This record gives sequence, C-alpha cells and structure tokens, in this order.
Amino acid sequence: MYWNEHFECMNREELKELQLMRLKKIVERVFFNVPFYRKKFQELGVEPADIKSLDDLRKLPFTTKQDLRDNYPFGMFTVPMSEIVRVHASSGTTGKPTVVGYTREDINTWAEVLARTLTCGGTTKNSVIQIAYGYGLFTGGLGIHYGAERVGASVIPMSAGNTKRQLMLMKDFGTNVLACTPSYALYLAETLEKMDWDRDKLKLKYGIFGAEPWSERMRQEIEKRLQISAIDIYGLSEVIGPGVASECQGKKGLHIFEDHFLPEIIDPVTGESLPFGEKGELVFTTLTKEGFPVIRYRTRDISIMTEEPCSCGRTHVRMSKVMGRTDDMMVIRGVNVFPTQVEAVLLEIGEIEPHYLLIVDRIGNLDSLEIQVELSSSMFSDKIKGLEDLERKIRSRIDSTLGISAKIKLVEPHSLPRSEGKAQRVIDRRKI
Ligand code: DLL
Repeated sequence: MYWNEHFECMNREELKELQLMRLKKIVERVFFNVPFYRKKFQELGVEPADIKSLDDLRKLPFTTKQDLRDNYPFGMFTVPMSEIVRVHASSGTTGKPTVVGYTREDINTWAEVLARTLTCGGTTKNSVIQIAYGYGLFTGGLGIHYGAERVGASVIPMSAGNTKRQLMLMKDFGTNVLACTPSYALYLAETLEKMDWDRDKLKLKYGIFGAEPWSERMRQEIEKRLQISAIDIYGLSEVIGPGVASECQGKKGLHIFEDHFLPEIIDPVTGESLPFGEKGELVFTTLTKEGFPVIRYRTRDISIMTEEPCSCGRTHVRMSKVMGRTDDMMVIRGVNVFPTQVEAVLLEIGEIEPHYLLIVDRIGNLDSLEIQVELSSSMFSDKIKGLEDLERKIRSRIDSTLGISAKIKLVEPHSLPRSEGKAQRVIDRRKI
C-alpha cells in the first residue's frame, strides 16, 4: 500500500526531470540567501546557471556538520526567523548542538514523507500508534507525530521512557503500531516477559524502528519476541529528521524519498561519487526544503545504494541498512554522542586530567554509558567528600550538555591506558 502512489512509483525518467527542476531552484535559493553557500560556490567558481543536468551536482561543494557549527545557530537558514515555525536540534561534535529550522511548508513536507514511511510500515487511518520516540528537540517524536496525524491514525504521544506505563496503555488503548528505537523495543519486550503477561493481551502488529543502527539479527529477535513486523526507518535532523528513507514490507533496503532528497554515495576519503552497488558515505541534497536546505550534506553514515526495482512497486532507489560511520559518533539510547563532546565537558570542569575512557554496554537491552575520568594528582589526595562532589558535577554537566545519563568513575592518576597513536577513547561492548 502506498501513501502517495504518484510520487512513490513515478517513472524514473520523469522523476529525474523533477529532481533537476527542483535542484536548480534550491541551488538558486541557497546562493542568493545564505552567505556561507555563496562564498563556497564562488571559491569553486560555480554559480546556479552551471547546473544544467543532475550530474552537475558534483560541481557543488559538500556541506559538513562543522559548517553548521560555524554558522550556529541560524546562519544557514534561507528565510528570516519570522518564517520559521519550528526549531529542532541534534548533537554537535562538541558543546553546541546542530540547529535546524522548518517553515510551515517544511512541516507539511515532513508530514508527507512520514505519512509515506508509516504507510510502508503498515499504519493506516484505523491504526492506534504509540509514539515512544522522545518528544522535544529530538526530531523523532514530533516528526512521526505529524506523519501519523496526516495518515489519520489515532496517535498516543507517549514519548520515551516510563516503560511499565507504556505497556499498560499499549494494552488498554489497543495499540497496534509501535514507533521507537529498536533497542527500546527490545527493552519493552523484555519488560513484558518479566511482567508475565499473556502477549495476546496486546494488539501490537507493526514496529517503526530507527534512529540508531540495528542488525538483521536484532530485527528477528524483536519480531519474535513482540510478534510483530518491524521495519527500519532512517533519517537525520540536518536533512529533515525521520522520513528520509524507509523500508517497505519487502524489507530489502530502505527507499529514499527521492522527490525530496537527492542521494549520492561517495568515497569518504576522495569525495568521488561512487556507482550503485558500491559501499561509501551517504550524501544528501534536499530538493524541497525552504527554511534550511542543505547541499551535498555529508552524513558520515556508510551504506550501499541500489537502483534495482523493488517487489513493492516503488521506484525510488534503496539504501542498505546503515553499516557504520566514518567518524566516531555513537548512538546511545537514541542520543547521538561524540567522544569530543564528553572531552569538552571534562576540560571545562578542570581538576581532572584530559584522560578519559567511555565504556558503552547493553545490559538487559538498555544501553549504559560509563565514563572513567583520571583525577589530577592534587585531587587524588583530596577528601572523599570532594571526590563525590566532583563526580556529581561531572554527571550533571554530562546530563545537561549531552542529554544522557552516565555513570562517572574517577580513577587514579596515570591509570588509564596511554597510546602512541590514536587514543582509544571508547570501548563499545554492545553486540548489536
Ligand atoms: O535520529 C532521526 C530519526 C528519528 C530517524 C527517528 C529515525 C527515527 P539525528 O538525531 O539527527 O536524527 O541522528 C541521525 O542517527 O546520521 C545515523 O547515524 C543514525 N540513524 C538514524 N536512523 C538510523 C537507522 C534521527 N535506521 C543519525 N539505522 C544518522 C542506523 C540511524 N542509524
């Protein structure tokens, strides 16, 4: 079943024409409204009139998270703030978040691509959908919320957490679609088993899972334990949020909604475009966004694209499940975390050495983060009370800056391993 058959199943030649027309417009839009883009284009000697075919996309510069940081908070917007009706944010690589803005029309586009995504996953106007992605600056909760309303489903805006209550309402309200991160879905399954409920009390049929990497093995596990059909959905705040790509019930790759997002796979080292079938970094150009369009945004996510027709009839290209990252970003309980963010917090606090180790684990299907921090020699001889205060201070700063709770373990000076090359800052014990 399709949400918008006209666009989802468009003949590819026609689709390419539409993409080119939209690309020309968006290039003009950023060139004339965002000084950052104009300068970058001029440095490369390109201007909007040079875009005559889709291949000319390669003449355009890439955009990175660092560029967004340099233009923090609203420097990349193409409209005045009076036209922006919503702002979201995701983790930056250090202290400041990456900020994205939407016009009213962008919210409309977002609801459209999410209506497609949810329909791919089995949601209809008769569904009762429980949204257990976080609501707030994170794009997951509100993004999917608008899509679900567009489809006409009955929406339960639960947000994340409160697991027993989630299950109680799931039973009482007859939820049949669950939208959350895959690790939270497993945690819900586990809690359900512990509560010794009869699974038949739940009407759950479909899962709409994403925002973090998960494997086929994990899918099988979730599908078996919750007795549902689970699809993978992909997106990132910089491009729009969830709604960039979605699996259909064929579950053989995620269809990228190409009438809105123009994808490329590049070699992350040389920046060369790679052909279909080759593994590389995903890059997106938004074709319709007004408030905050991006040109060739480097996602750092590794995937493979295929153009082969899909059994579902959608003509949009598919990307494989995300296979990794080209940087050191981790997703812990749905929150993007860069080791450099932790470092920035620690250095601000002082009293400790810039030696730290992040230990990520998955205990009972819940991600845990422990941060081991080396004390300075002077602090080491200090009183226990001082150390407890320090631990508390670090925990609360990490919580407020990264939006994630962590266990802090202060360790003796010189006790963390030193390295001669790249420091190993992360031990990830999760078996995804
Ligand atoms: O995670 C948007 C989203 C919300 C997607 C809900 C799906 C569902 P950010 O917080 O900006 O946006 O994080 C984006 O998360 O670059 C990937 O590294 C990772 N990611 C998102 N979806 C998937 C997925 C949202 N299905 C970053 N598989 C991306 C693997 C994913 N990684």
